[in-house]
Amino acid sequence: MITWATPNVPSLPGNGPTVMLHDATTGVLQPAATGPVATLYVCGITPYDSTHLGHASTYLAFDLLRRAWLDQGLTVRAASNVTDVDDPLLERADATGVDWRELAADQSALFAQDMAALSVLPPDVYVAVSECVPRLAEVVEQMLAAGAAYRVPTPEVDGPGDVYADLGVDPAFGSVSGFDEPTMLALSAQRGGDPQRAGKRHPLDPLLWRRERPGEPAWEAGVLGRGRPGWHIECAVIALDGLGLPIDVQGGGSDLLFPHHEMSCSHARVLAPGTTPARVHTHAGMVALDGQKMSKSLGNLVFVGRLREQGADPSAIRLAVHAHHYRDDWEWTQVGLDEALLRLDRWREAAARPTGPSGELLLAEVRAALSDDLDSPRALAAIDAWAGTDGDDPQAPALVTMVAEALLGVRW
Ligand code: 5CA
Ligand code: ZN
Repeated sequence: MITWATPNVPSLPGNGPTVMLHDATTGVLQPAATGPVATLYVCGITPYDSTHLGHASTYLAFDLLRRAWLDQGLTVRAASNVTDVDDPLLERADATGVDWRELAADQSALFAQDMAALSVLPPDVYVAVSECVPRLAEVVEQMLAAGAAYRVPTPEVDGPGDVYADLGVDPAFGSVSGFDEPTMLALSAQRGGDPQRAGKRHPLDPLLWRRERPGEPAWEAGVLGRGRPGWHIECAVIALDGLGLPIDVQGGGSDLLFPHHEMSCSHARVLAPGTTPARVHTHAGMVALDGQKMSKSLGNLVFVGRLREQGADPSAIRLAVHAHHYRDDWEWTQVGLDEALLRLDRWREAAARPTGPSGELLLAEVRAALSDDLDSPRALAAIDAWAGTDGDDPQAPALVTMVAEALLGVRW
């Protein structure tokens, strides 16, 4: 996939401390990376509608992590997928009479423009499902041969049936979320699973390969029969091939913890036995509008592109998002954006002064806040305090602009 331009990330004096992140599996702070190379997999979009503030907030959260890692002096490798072959996209294409490829290409291009405008660092590995179906089919075949997957008859289609993963072969299944079975069953039904599907060994077993149905895209796939891959396997394989396992951090919004990350980790454990696929799992909270999670299916959306057309400064959009801790659920409001703009104006005025309070101290405070589970509200409060106080450090205004650009993606 084509990504977008890399924003300027000024390099700051010295290095930041080790970034600690809240791990959803253990419930405690863990070092986000342990080696000189840090790897991050962030689940990408399903491109059937423009980027809304919920998506943006999730990608901005992991952008903070990448910036803090770079500041720590690490080499960062980041990967993302694009789910351009999946039911909601195909349904939207059908409903609007647009070819699914065209819909996916248009929306992916808009997403790239929004990410570039928000100064989000582009992934190093960026793969759409439509670009790797033969590889996904190969893996599904491998899982079938190893007895980690099985066929479920599809009376409406000739030839072999659909293929499901047998979660019974993975003793560690459930360890990512720690949820009990009733919770898993409820979430599976809500979030793309098919616990009611007849013929499965266990209601939670996820789809790996779906045989072609009339009107659906399909690829030739040898013994699997023409069809398309299920959802979770794409992220397991793109992370495995693109970054190698274990990755340091698996990220996405909190709606992906179960079933998506539980399932993709289970697939990765089957494909790379003996590994823990991700050292740390961390999730961004959900952004709501009018009291409900902003979601394409509900249609209660504020689009990044629309805000930009209306003249919103992308740096103010970033500050409206970073005013909330990334793991919290929060509500998008126009008031929040207005406040972010006022904050940005105060920062810009303060940075235009000939002198200010110590820039070195401010840098240390911002670094300390971000390394503590990406505490952006604390980082913003530190810059507010700097901007609201007089000082005699002539280097400070220039350093503070670099700090905000390097660590928070704010442009001046
Ligand atoms: N393609 C899959 C992941 S493999 C997917 O979930 N796509 S998505 O387009 O539905 O969502 C893209 C990212 O935005 C996911 O990480 C998801 O958790 C996050 N997201 C979706 N809605 C919200 C929201 N309201 N608030 C915060 N993050 C959200
Ligand atoms: Zn994913």
